[in-house]
Amino acid sequence: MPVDFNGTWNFVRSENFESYMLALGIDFATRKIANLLKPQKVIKQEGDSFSISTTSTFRNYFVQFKIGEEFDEDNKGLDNRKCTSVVTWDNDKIVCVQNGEKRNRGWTHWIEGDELYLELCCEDQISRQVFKRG
Ligand code: 1AG
Repeated sequence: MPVDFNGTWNFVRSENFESYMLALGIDFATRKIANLLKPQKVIKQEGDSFSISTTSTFRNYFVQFKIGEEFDEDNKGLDNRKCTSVVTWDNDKIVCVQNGEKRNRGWTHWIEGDELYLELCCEDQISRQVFKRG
């Protein structure tokens, strides 16, 4: 059975998010607010087609992609830098490479039990977020 990311996922905890935002050049005030958020993710998956909507009381972010197909990402409301992104399978993980101005930028999602993990990378920083099925 292939992994099924479909569902509503509620924020539980994060690690090193401040350093990840610093690596992206996010300003002080925005970081202070962003650090307090408990975002919710709604993931829709149909085969290799995904949409991921991340919502919070401050900003929302929506991305959709098909595994293996490059797409233009604008990171609107985040750092607003444009990337050429592509998501691939690594066993049961989905791995996004975000090619652009920032070195080593991307993220990985995977599921462990009823938890969704998100690892965010930028330059030398890795932040991890954990969500629980709603
Ligand atoms: C995301 O990407 C994007 C949403 O999950 C949050 C993750 C990282 C935030 C990125 C940069 C920080 C920039 C600005 C901080 C301001 C607001 C934070 C808003 C958080 C809620 C939207 C992975 C996703 C796949 O595409 O799950």
